[in-house]
Amino acid sequence: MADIQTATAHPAMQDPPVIYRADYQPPDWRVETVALEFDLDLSAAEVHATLALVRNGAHDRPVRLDCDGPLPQTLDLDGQPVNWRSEGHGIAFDVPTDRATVTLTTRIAPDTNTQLMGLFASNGMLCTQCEAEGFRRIIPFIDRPDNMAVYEVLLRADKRRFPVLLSNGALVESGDLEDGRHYARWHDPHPKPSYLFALVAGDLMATRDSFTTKSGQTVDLAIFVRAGDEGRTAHAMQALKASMAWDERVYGLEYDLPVFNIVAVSDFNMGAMENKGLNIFNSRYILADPDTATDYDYDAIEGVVAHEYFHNWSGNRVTCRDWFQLSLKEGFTVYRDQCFSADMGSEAVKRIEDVRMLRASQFPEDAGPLAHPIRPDSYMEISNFYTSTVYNKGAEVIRMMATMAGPERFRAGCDLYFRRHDGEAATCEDFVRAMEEGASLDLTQFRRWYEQAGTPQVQARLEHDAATGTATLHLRQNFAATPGQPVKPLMPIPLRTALIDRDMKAHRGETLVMLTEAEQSLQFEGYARAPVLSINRGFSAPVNLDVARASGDLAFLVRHDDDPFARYEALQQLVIDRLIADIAALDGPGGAEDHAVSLDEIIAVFGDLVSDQRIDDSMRAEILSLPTEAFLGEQMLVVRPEAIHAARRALRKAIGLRLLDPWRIVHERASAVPYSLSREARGARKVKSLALGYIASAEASDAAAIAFDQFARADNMTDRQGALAILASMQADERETALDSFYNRYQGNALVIDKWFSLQTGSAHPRVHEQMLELIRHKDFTLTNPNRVRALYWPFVSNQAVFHEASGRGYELLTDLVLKLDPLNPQTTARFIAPLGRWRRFDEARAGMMRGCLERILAQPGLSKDVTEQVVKSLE
Ligand code: 0A1
Ligand code: ZN
Repeated sequence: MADIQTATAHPAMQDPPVIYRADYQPPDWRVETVALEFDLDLSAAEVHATLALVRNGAHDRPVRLDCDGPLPQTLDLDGQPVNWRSEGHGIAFDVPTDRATVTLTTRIAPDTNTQLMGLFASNGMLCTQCEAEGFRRIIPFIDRPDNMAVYEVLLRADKRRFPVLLSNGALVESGDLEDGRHYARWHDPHPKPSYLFALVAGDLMATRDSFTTKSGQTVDLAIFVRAGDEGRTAHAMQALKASMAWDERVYGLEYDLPVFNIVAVSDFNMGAMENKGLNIFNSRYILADPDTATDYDYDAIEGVVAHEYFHNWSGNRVTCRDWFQLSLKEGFTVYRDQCFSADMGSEAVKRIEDVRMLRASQFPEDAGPLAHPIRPDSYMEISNFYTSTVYNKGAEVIRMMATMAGPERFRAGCDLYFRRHDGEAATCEDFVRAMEEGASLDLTQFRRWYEQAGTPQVQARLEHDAATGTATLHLRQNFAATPGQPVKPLMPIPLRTALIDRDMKAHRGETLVMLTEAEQSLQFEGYARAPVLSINRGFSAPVNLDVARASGDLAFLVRHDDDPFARYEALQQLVIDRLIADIAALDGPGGAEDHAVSLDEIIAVFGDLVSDQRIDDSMRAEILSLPTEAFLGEQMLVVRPEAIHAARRALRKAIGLRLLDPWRIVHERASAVPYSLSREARGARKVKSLALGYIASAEASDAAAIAFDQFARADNMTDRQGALAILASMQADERETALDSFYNRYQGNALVIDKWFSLQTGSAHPRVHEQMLELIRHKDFTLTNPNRVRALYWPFVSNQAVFHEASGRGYELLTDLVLKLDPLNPQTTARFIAPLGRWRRFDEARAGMMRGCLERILAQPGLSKDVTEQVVKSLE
């Protein structure tokens, strides 16, 4: 067993203790059935629980119940009061028999629950969030995912204020009580861990539909929202039905209850929650109509609805043995929702978006102080491990297995996994073993993807021997150390590869190259002329690739590669090389040699793509977007925010100016396409705002007028927000007029007002900091709503040039937020530590200020363990 008091541990890390994966033990006791009775009100809820306990194995250890909130007011064992004792973060008592019935009562104050974990109030309704350890805030319980029980839930509340009473499973009975109260009894026949328990009580409106499963079962579907929002649920409902059909078609998985309910709440820490039969959603992932939601929002809703639905199998039917296995359900489910969204729209665009996300959040995480394997070895607060690594890198790991196996064998591996572990709490190892057997793969070395943190570095070089017609691909892998993992064993890296003939502009077929050694060379015969290397096509492995390739070859790939991702990647690389060279040149002549492609060539490639008929508008917009400043920073040893900002801005201006006419043509062409949700119309909207952005970057004299015109005439949020985002960065009268009109139009619509905050703090306007200070004091800003906090602060901290302004005032602003928010909502606060934790990547002055802020946070008395863990790790 690992020692928690290691020499390096910060004193703050010793209590509460670090939990280690290696210490896993099955529970001493299990709960077979749970009967819960709730008397609900906003300020006080009374809970009465009956638990059927069973001793697990031969031992004489006491029953220990986790508890983080109300202690039991009464606790009886087989009808007799028990003398329980407090023990750590729980209570314990002795039970002489192997089976026993425990009854207990607790009392909760939901409207004071600002952490939004357990039972809480949101906008006059009541709801729960139990993943990962929220159930213990409702009653003391064996609150771990390998303790699976059958739940029966009786809810009682005032009928007028809480006409809707929901829990997991199916409604058994309901009726009226005295004094204007009513009740509803729910039963869920599927044994489940406590993190999947849920209840909702409120005055909600339902949108209803139904789905017939492939075996002919009718499922009643409902989406519950606050009155007034029911006109915005159609897209979510559509996504739900499409997900149900897709999981049957692609995985053979059918829904298993007669009802599937979704509830939207406005105060929620995360995106959504997959409670059995009763998904609870952050309202931003349910509510949409053309006037209030962008195409991006529509896609996000479709993806999250699918994600939660797919959890019914990958997460609920087969759940996790312990929280170290989180990626078992999350990585797999993200992979499943990515494939679903690809099938619903454009596979190429979806892949680019997912890789962009991965590089924007997971790669930096993996290169910093909070790096951890997709299956972590230890944690202090599990909420801190709902990370991009566990989710998105976890999905990449599943994707690599799918690539290596091919679709049929991958499906056979999944079938075996679900068949073998249905109804169980499983491990990542169980999944890998099922995949090995079902898909006939040897995953011995591949298991390292679960063990090692960090992004592998792969170097590739293609050598050509004209005399023999041989092309030799030289590959090499290495891996930087990450916290706690100084030495990295070799990884198996699947690289989809093609050699493209320069004359034919085509290849002879793709090869899956498995890089398993430190260095490897592969020969390809029959190439009289050197072909062009296209490698890691479709981003088949989540690695950083360094390919020795002439810039002319990159331009060739942009024009001729048949893999859309590879085309995108080649242009990104061209642009990155150009910008890095421009940044070096800002220091004056005599810097590094400039091998990057010329600006003229970049403009020529962009010029071709602006009107290339072979790509659709959605892909066009994707490919012609410049890498973000943050991503450029990631490519540099020491991030230089001002230089990156200046170089990128200059390149945008050049692309805007020199292609001004084509951009105007695109903007006009796209503006003529009427609103619809068709792929063409959506693509047109995407390319329209991209073109507008370049027109604005060109500083064309009519740019503000065109943007304002797009804003004012928009009949949908995509165009309106697209124009406003551009205006928000401009110093023009139209900016204030548009922002005010947007605010006035949508006052009272929280999700749109969130956009209004974000557009300002994420802008390139020179006074963002001052605007930020005003917005913090705005009457609509509140610390108690996580969406609002994120809407204001997240674009600000992601706005590299602003957040990292040399004075350090951006860091101070974030530190003030952390100190104020932590006492209210530690889980949401802890997510804001990572931006300060990147201090090693910056110059000494900035690094010193960032560290100083982390130390100021750590000095705060009573700091939550969520924030403590992230700060201590960031300082180590
Ligand atoms: N399992 C959910 C994510 C989630 C995790 C923790 C939460 O606590 C506030 C909420 C949701 C998912 O993957 O969608
Ligand atoms: Zn999930």
